[in-house]
Amino acid sequence: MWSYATPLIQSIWDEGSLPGCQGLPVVELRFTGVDIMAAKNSKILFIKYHEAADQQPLSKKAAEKLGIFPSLALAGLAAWVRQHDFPVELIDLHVENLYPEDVAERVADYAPAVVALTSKTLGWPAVIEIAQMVRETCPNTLIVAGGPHMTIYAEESLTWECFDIAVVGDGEDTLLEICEHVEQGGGGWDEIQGIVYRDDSGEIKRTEARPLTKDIDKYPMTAWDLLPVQDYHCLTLLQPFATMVTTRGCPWHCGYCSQVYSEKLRFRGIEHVVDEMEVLERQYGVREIVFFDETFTIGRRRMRKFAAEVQRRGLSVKFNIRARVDTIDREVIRELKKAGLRSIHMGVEAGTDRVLKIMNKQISREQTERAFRICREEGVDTRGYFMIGYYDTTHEDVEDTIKFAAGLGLDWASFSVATALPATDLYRIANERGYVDGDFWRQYTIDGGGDIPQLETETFTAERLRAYRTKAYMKFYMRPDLIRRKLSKAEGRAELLEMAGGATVLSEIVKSTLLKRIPSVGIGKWATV
Ligand code: B12
Ligand code: SF4
Repeated sequence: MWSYATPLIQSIWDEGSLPGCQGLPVVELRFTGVDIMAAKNSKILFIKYHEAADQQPLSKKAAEKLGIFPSLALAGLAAWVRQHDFPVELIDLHVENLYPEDVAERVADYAPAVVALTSKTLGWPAVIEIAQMVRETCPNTLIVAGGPHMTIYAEESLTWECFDIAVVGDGEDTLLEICEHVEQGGGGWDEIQGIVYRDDSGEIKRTEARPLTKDIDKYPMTAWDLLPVQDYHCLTLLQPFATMVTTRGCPWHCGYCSQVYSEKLRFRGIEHVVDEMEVLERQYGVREIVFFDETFTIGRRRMRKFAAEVQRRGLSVKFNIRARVDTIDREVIRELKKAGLRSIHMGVEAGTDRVLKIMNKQISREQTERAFRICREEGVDTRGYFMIGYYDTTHEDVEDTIKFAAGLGLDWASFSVATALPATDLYRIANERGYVDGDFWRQYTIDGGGDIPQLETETFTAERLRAYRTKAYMKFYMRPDLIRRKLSKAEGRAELLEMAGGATVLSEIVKSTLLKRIPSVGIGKWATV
């Protein structure tokens, strides 16, 4: 917990040393975009489902304005098994705006030996629909799924007969072993670590856990050639854009965070990271990279090395990062800005230290003000994420948060109503106090969907929280100083379109409050919550 995390982070920060990174070989660019001759017979098909970029109860159209992103999980796994000579293909249903029935023929024609799916809790019903389509179309194909939801509820997921194997945690080595077994004729699943499978008698079995791979640099870069890079879009990004992660794991334990992986941090080498940026810029014309790391800014020395390497190679691609306010350092931000940092996203969550403590966020209001001030002064756009409706908070706390958000000088803000996701302290407490019915998410997994539990506490009704969220958005975005600033920054058509798009999303949020739209996911509803 914090007693573990604080000294670890403090030492990384002070010393600039990176426990996960030391001694790792710097690997050369392994994937060149050149088609690799596949020597094996088993074809592996990766299918990505539709997903909302945010958890607002928005219409599908408005949610898509917020962004459609590639799946790093699937395209990374595809690169890895392809490197081991398996023929691979990837279909992104979301960006192609297709549904399972639209691709059944394509899947049947390809006749994959393995179909690989990824799962997040809120997208679970869509994963079932894809798996069912594959089962009907290609009854002999092995259907394997991984990702956070499978990792949390592997056994429950396998109650759906359309899945054969659930992969728990990191997927590369496990998937490769599964593919090798398939290539050898299948079976022998009990020899593979980190899976839950159904044996011949129909019994669901779990194998021993797979130890974490320390050297994540051994995995190749995302198979960008399998993705329609030009088609992904997001309201606030320069097009075309790409996404990357440079770390795995997080040592903090925020109470609301569905952090299912290790608390041990693992880092990709800087050379490896910048190699990928270079390929993205030079081969794909990418203009902005979204670094989806939970905390990109860990380790001053690492950050300085990153910024220097990007500049040394003369890259002009811009990038944006996510960070914690307690890792913001003026010198590092200045260097990152020189290297192309366009915007920084940080979780603020609440306007008072009391609420931050309840959330176990381990930051203070003062650190937040300081971090955003530094970014603003260094010319980096800022975005803050706020949460309302946490347990043991009051109406005054919500008002304070709304006021705090409007006063921080941010360029963008995002307000969510607290949702008790699985594998969180918030969910455990919501259960104990009866805010959520039983183990809702377990049942949701078995049922294939349900109305997402609204955290109704003694203080707030769900309706009141939605009204607060609308108020927060209105108060934040309707400020004359912000509108003036945005207009003065809007240098061209793209920025004006971005503002128009933002206004549409805002009006959707207002509309959803008036219509009392309840977020719900289920089969046939497709993950737009
Ligand atoms: C990028 C991202 C997004 C992007 C998704 C882009 C995309 N198309 O992939 C966007 C912005 C759309 C998004 C949205 C949401 N997200 Co999100 N997101 C992330 C983030 C930051 C990175 C994901 C990533 O690409 N990681 C890198 C890849 C390589 O790792 P990975 O996905 O875990 O995959 C590895 C293993 O899981 C496994 N694996 C995964 N899939 C498969 C499949 C097979 C076959 C195998 C064998 C293995 C395997 O192998 C991979 C390599 O080792 C994670 C946090 C994190 N660090 O993972 C949160 C995270 C996944 N998101 C989360 C949440 C809560 C959400 C939202 C609900 C947020 C919101 N408030 O609206 C929505 C839900 C959207 C939906 N309807 O599904 C949670 C999920 C928790 C859960 N129980 O599902 C996470 C874990 C954050 C957190 N700690 O709470 N998100
Ligand atoms: S919110 Fe961010 S810092 Fe907190 S536990 Fe989750 S990933 Fe880590």
